[in-house]
Amino acid sequence: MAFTLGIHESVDLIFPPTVLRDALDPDDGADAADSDDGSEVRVVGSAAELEACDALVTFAYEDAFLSAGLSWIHSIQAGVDRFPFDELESRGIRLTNSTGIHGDAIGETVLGYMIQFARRLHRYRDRGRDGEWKHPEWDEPFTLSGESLCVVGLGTLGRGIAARADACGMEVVGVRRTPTPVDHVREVYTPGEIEAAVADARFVAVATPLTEETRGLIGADELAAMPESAYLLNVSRGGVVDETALLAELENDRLAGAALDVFETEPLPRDSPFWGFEDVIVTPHAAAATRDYYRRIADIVRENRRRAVAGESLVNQVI
Ligand code: NDP
Ligand code: 7N6
Repeated sequence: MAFTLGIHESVDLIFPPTVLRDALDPDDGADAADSDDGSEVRVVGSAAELEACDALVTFAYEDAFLSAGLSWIHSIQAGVDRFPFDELESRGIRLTNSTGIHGDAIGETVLGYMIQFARRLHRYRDRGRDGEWKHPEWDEPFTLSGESLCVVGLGTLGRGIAARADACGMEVVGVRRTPTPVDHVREVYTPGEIEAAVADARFVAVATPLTEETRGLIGADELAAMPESAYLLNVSRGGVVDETALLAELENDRLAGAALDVFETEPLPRDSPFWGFEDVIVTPHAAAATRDYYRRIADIVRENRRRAVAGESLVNQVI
């Protein structure tokens, strides 16, 4: 069966669309046997180009996707909070996401945040810009070994973080909906127990999806339950952490600092107060970025294209 897969131009924010197109080209490699049936992969943008596709791989969501006659949309992100689930469902459009591919990259980024704060590397980098040679206070630097981490959300991201923290000798606890054991995590709490879970934490890493249940999950009460020596690390979505409450904690020195990859408004506005703290690290929603990103997307999409053509159920299906 001829199958036209569109790659939406919006993926360009993460990798060039043509790189993914070439990786998925049915005339190449594993799919070569299907290449004489007219199947194709195209980079698309306009409404007319969308309408010529059976399925679409995309970063952005646009309302035009709903009326284009697509049977399946793949999000190159794990987070699909921007997609209108009800409208997709009512039109019979299946939605798949990219969970399962980010554990290594996010695990390394979060480990990097923790090492920067513990070893004060961010401070030396900042001061070095002015040629300032200055030792830290004697009691500022610490090592990760023996420190505690609470990981809120123990899926692909959370497990990638927990494994690396455990390897550094940290005490790891975590929070998920299902309180069954997770490798590298000493104790698993439920969402109703977050305040107890963070009470002894030096670091709290937030790694849940943004849903109706998780919006504001880390609010004033949860932040107040953290020790004053704690750092908040958010790699989930801006809406999971109450930004107003977090700012108040930072301004009042009720937290040691934060590393933030995601925000309610992205790009983070130039006048955001989050830019101004010495112990806040801002990364531009790039904690998962790697030059191999497109390969992992291609693996999921290739398998689902095969399934779609064969009339089978899709992997990573959300709707
Ligand atoms: P997974 O589905 O693998 O894991 C989600 C985890 O969150 C699960 O452990 C789940 O619990 C837990 N969870 C869900 N709801 C709650 C809740 N109410 N309270 C506590 N825990 C909850 O997703 P991923 O790890 O792949 O991705 C998670 C999110 O991270 C994405 O949806 C996306 O928004 C964001 N993300 C950000 C990236 C970045 O670049 N910064 C990169 C990739 C993802 P249970 O195990 O019980 O189901
Ligand atoms: C790509 C970010 C996700 O939800 O936001 C992330 O998967 C992807 C660098």
